[in-house]
Amino acid sequence: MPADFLPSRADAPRTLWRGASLATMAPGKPWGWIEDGALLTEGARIAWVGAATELPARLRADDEIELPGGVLTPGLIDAHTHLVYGGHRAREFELRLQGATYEEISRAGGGIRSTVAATRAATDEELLRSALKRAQALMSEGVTTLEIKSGYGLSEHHEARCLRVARRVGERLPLTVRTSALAAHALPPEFEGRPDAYIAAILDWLPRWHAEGLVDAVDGFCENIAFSASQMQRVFDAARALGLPVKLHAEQLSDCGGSEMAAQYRALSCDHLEYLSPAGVQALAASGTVAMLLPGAFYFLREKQLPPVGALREAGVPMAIATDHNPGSSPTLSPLLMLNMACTLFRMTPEEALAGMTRHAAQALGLGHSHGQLSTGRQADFVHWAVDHPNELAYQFGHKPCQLRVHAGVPDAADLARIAPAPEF
Ligand code: DI6
Ligand code: FE
Repeated sequence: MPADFLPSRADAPRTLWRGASLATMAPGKPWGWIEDGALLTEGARIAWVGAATELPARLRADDEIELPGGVLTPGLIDAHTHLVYGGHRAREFELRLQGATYEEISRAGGGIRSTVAATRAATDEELLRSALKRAQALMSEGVTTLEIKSGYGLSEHHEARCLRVARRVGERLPLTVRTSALAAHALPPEFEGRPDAYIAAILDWLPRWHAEGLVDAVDGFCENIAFSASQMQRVFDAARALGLPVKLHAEQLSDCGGSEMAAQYRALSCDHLEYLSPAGVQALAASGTVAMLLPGAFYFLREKQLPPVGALREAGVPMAIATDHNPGSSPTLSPLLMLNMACTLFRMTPEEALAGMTRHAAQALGLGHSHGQLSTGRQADFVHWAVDHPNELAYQFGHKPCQLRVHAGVPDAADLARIAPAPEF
């Protein structure tokens, strides 16, 4: 049992949820399964979870909600997104279909850089409006925690603007938002031919973003078309000096040794990993780093090289799954489709896929102690699904099984009215 994340508060309202089975995703038995379960929330925290037949007789609740069967799981955690940006890249999609590669488009100044131009040209309000819309689409499929990266501003001013928009998304919506500063995503035009000078600029900006409370983690794109492992190391040293955790886009298009370097910094996660070497697998296992697999980008870029799922599994590396929502390589807003693709494309099991968007995704955000499982003391983030078994979540695609989303103990009002209408008098 983890230590309680949220302490018990005698005055917090207590709601008892019953009538559904629970996939708690707590380690131990498959799915952390509890047939015909009950869950008590006390304010924002979970106060009790178990089988309905084992509910303590003295248990007091202010409110009781009877669910019409179905399954409760932890709220989905989309732990890798680039949600804040201007414009789109549908034209680039057409060019790729005609034969141009992602790398060729990037080297010709398109790709990420074209989104940087559109993002810089957009107002704060435009960026916020589009990011809110995208976040709401993710929420409609059960997302309760969302990581949002910067990375399309690439200057002190524009990166900070994107991080502020990300914070605002978390203030406006019933959603937990974690930010990652991804200034080391691509070389901005002002620094053409001077990547080391750009890295030096990031080292200068980072403490000010941190002082403004804009940064929960520091990320980078370690790749031939982006930054080298030694350049990323300078950024990670700066993050470490500020006490910030790191993560890395690594081995997506080639093996640049990024994962082995990031493991030395005890990175929260390494992400993509199609070209991860056996030594890289061992490095992640030794450092407790989460392998964040992104089937949307693999699919959309029509990659052939699969991430080494079998080796990661064997080495006991926790595997997470995310949408990687971004306009260039993964323009999806469907976390459920990613569960399906994790199974069909990467041969993960449906249970591994769901753990990848709950328990292991929480770990990838440094929230492993407080989120991602239904257990006492954790934040009361959960979803009610119209399914008989959680394996249906990865099996179906294009369905809308999310019936009700609860964030920090508070159900989405419209969902609740539909699923458990108040009795008429
Ligand atoms: N890898 C990716 O797949 C995204 N960023 C990254 O480092 C793509 C971002 C884009 O193409 O706009
Ligand atoms: Fe990404």
